[in-house]
Amino acid sequence: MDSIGSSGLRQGEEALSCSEEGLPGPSDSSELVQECLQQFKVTRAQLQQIQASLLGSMEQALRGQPSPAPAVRMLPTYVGSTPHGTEQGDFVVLELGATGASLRVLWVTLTGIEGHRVEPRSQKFVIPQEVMLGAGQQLFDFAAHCLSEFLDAQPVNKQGLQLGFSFSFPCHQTGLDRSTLISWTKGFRCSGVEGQDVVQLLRDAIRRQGAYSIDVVAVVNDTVGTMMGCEPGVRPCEVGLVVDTGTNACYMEEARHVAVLDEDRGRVCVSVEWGSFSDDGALGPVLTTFDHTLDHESLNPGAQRFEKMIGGLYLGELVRLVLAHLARCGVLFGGCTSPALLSQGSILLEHVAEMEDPSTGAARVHAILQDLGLSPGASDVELVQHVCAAVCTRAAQLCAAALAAVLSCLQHSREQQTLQVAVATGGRVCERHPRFCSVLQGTVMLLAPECDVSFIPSVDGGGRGVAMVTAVAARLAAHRRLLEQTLAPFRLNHDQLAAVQAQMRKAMAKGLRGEASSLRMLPTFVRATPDGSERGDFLALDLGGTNFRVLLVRVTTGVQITSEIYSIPETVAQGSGQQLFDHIVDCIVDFQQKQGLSGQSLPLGFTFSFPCRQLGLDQGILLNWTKGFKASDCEGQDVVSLLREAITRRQAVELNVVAIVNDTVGTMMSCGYEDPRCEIGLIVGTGTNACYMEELRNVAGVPGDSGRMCINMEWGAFGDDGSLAMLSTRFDASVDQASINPGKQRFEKMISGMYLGEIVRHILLHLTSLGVLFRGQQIQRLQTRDIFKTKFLSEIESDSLALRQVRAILEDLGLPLTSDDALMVLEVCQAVSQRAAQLCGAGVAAVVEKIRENRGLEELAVSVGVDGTLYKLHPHFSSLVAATVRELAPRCVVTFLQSEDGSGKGAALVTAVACRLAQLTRV
Ligand code: 0WK
Ligand code: BGC
Ligand code: BGC
Repeated sequence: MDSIGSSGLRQGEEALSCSEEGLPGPSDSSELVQECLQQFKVTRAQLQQIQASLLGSMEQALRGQPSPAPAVRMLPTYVGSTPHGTEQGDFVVLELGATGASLRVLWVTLTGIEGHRVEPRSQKFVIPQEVMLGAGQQLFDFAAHCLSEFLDAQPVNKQGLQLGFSFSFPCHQTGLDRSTLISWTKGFRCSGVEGQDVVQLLRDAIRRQGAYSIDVVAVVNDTVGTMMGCEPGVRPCEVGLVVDTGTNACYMEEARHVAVLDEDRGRVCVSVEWGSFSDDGALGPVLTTFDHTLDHESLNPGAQRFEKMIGGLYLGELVRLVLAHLARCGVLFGGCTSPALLSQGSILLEHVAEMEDPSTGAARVHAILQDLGLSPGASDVELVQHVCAAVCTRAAQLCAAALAAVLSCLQHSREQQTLQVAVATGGRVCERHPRFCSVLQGTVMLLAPECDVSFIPSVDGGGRGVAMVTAVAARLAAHRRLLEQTLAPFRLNHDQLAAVQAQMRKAMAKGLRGEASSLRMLPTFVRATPDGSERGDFLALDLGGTNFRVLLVRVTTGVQITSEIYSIPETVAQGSGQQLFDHIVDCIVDFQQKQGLSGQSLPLGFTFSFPCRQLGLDQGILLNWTKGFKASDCEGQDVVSLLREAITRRQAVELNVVAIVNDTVGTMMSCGYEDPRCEIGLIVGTGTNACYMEELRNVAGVPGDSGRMCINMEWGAFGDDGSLAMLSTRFDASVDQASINPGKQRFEKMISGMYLGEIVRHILLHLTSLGVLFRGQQIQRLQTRDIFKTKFLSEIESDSLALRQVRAILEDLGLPLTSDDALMVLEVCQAVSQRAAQLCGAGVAAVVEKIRENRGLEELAVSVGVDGTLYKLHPHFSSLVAATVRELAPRCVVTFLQSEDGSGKGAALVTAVACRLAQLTRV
């Protein structure tokens, strides 16, 4: 028996008690009866006011307006679409709370074939009162026990069962399988559950039970199960209505209208939780003394006032209170009452439904009242039926006003003049009460005439609907597992990063000793960082990054820079060397003309961001191209000579090429000009690399043991000897194989801007082939190389970007995606960029530790000059690099200085130092 209050005496145990004073006269009694039944009459105006007030509260709650606290909760349910009908599989469904003091377990088979239904198998279990009011753990253990009892009887495999949990109480959902109970309603009041994740409580209980391994993949409100279970007819059901012990509705709202969700497309199912609607202005006038009495004696006084006027748990009690009142007034049962009539909960929903039955009602009234220890007269029977009708009609009308509010809300959010919608209805009041649905439908048509509503009774109380949601959740969970499996190799732990650091240290030592190593550790002939005494005007070239720049650098007490960006077309970067250097000289000449420098032969510093074995400050043999460059006849050549030959080919141009520097060196020098502790240069842009000031004694092949020299590590090639194979993924291999230098620059291809977008693209293709993304449809655009620019990672991962903006970026790319897809693409980008930043951090940690040990210091404070689009523009890259360095080199205090003027300034400063030193040797 569903209890509404703390006491629940059984009926007919003690004798009748009849009122002593005389019975009222016939006119008084009918007046008394009218006055009593009149209370349950609700006018159209009152219904419209309730509809309007509820609509106001709904829209206020959707906007997330905190105060005044909205009367209804409007809880998003993470169900984003009505069933596709493709859902398939076997699912266990546990229903708790929909039908009061009972729970139901179902075995539902979804065939995924339209119209082909397999009848679910189910079993109902009565929940003992003490369990409904006891400790939460007891309730969930009871549920787990019922589950295994049910499964014991089913010829099913005991492993890998997937369960959908229909939990019919107000909950804050944070995922399809995460839901926190806000407050109990109806006859439940278990301790230790409110504020808890009910899915976790069920999982713990199932684990304690230990009989089955069941994966709870989804939790849904019973209204959602009802809506999702509705047979797809002319139009899918987009509203779910339940009137059972309690009442509530859900509907498909435009996601952009639900403020708490960061969504702007698609729809999401919202559970209205209208049971808590209590707007004194609208409800006050229709609340009767009986409603107040019922609420006062209920388990949750003051709460769920609207539900207590509609829900099946309360209808019987309202009838009982009215009958007891009329009996005490002497207009019913001859003024006699019985202990059973006076005991709370003695008249149930079933009784009311039976007593109202147009054909058998009168006989049932007799039987039921006799069971309550009363001996009704004929007029009593009729009056009792009037009371039932009054209570239930009001309930149906109020429910209709609420439903009309939901329909109006739908109409508003769809900006439609007229609305065609199907409403799935469920619950014993709807199913069993003879007139409830007809009054409901009639009143809805009255209150929402512009809505063409079809009512679809739920066939199995929502069990199938819960299984549908579970199927979707299972699919999403499976997708999430596949996503995690795919991204797991990108999640590097401390030991793996420390191993990279150690590997790099080994390779650095070998490279410095001139032994075979993937780190060439190239001497740059830069022996000191600027000391501020440099002076003069210098030309600088900056080739190898995103842009080719020609700069005029004026060094006085400060540095003034004038520069021009020129493009290097792919045809030139991958054409002949002569063509490339002629193009460079063309740009210089153009720059000189624009700056009025024509004919002047300023000392020139050449930032050439490719691996060069330098034989001197102005001699650099290109070892191999990287980063999309492949100009012929350059590798193995001294690029300064190639430049000078191009200058010569272009008569009438005089240029004094003084120095060739790597962009890492230029960046170190440029930042060193401001901060003398800057002894490391780091580039994370199109490519990646680092240089640092090494003790000359450690540099084989360069004479001298004292002092330092800047070493260009060319760490982009780290791992080309296979030492990074343990970290390389299939996606890295795909990117490498498709590159113009397969097998080369493996470290760079895991870190730098030229490749991260491609790694992401390959992962997205893989996830699409697994059916995880884009519903498994291979998207033509995604097959296109370099279509997913690395700058998208920086944009997509920006914290200020809502998921909807992520989706907008991807849609501009021609990727039709759902919000789940957008979320997954975001996670792929995060995993790829995080690995890149951590690997870069491990590299820097190796360098700073090398310097610290070189100098035998306990602690080292050093600065790193950094440049490169990826490092500068990515929202988290720099902080992840710094965090990894702190973790792997805790004895080094490392300051990262973002270079403002690029390495062109550094090249000019190197040139200035060279000129100053040359000056000194000349005097
Ligand atoms: C700007 C420097 C240039 C370097 C570039 C790297 O001035 O020398 O090559 O940064 O970043 P990217 O342009 O490749 O993103
Ligand atoms: C609960 C709702 C539920 C409704 C119908 C109400 O008491 O708060 O979550 O949908 O009953 O079962
Ligand atoms: C080149 C380095 C350069 C780095 C950053 C790499 O591809 O080999 O010389 O420093 O890119 O631009």
